[in-house]
Amino acid sequence: MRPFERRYIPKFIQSFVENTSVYIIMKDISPFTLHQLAQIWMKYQEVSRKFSNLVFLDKINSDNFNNLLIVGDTHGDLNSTLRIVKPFFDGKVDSILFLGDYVDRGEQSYLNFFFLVCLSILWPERIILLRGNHEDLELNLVFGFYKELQNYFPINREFQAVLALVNAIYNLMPLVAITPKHSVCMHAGIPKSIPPLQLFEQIPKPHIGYLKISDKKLKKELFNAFIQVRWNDPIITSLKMKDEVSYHGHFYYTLEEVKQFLELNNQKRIIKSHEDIRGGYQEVFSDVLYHVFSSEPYFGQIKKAYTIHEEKIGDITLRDLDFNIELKIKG
Ligand SMILES: [Mn+2]
Repeated sequence: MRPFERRYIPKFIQSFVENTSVYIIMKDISPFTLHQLAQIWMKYQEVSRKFSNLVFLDKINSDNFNNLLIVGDTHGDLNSTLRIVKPFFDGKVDSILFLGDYVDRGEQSYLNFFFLVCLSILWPERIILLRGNHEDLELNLVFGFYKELQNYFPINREFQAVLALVNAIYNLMPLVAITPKHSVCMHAGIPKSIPPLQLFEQIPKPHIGYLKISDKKLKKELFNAFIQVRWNDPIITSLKMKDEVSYHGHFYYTLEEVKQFLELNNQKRIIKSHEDIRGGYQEVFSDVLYHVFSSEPYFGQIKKAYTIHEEKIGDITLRDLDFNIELKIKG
């Protein structure tokens, strides 16, 4: 793969890579040119060819993911993101997996999104970005990213070009990642059908390719998995709730169903983000389902935000955004 030429990397990212002080780079933040965005898109296409929608991290690289930071929603908050990636530049973690929702709600979706996409291009075997439910133009129209892009690109022709490019990147982001410690990481959770992991591998890339599948049953199954892995929420109940529709029209899953999914796929736990959990972290189902949220501002409030640190040996740890240990999680 040809190296990503320096002139295509926006100045604020270059400054950050050279000196990871959040406060120093703020003066250098400038929008990307259309030409830079086109180069980023071309390079992202090249990088994303390396993996399907189901990423076994240790197959990408057998060493890098043994010291891994797992990050929940950052929702347009570049400040949270810059703090989160600092331990990577300081050599304290070797890799980072982001669980989606880079845009909307926060005020810097545009910079947050392309900053992360650039990092995943610069370090394709260390920085992986999954697709969340907000990596979707229809949601962006309502929750802020669309409007922000319009401000950056007031000329309609350019705005349409950037929208197409953003959408094309969304369509190549993988959906599920498996860590060396057998954590299944995804944005929201398990689809109602409780599928084998291989089903995610069958979802086309770019995702829009599902439209071309002629087998109607398979097409529906793959589409449902594509939507629900980014939308479904866990529910704490002893009842079977899998047919219960949640408030946004998707499904809830129970402890029983999580156990069934993990057993079927021979994995140990699920790590997910998506919901606005007060306090930024919750062990939803003891030992098997962990929720992490990584953006401090949310709906106009500042709240605690966390990341999860997995190392090959020892317990998994919950970290705050400055990489301080908050809690040991049995690993
Ligand atoms: Mn979400």
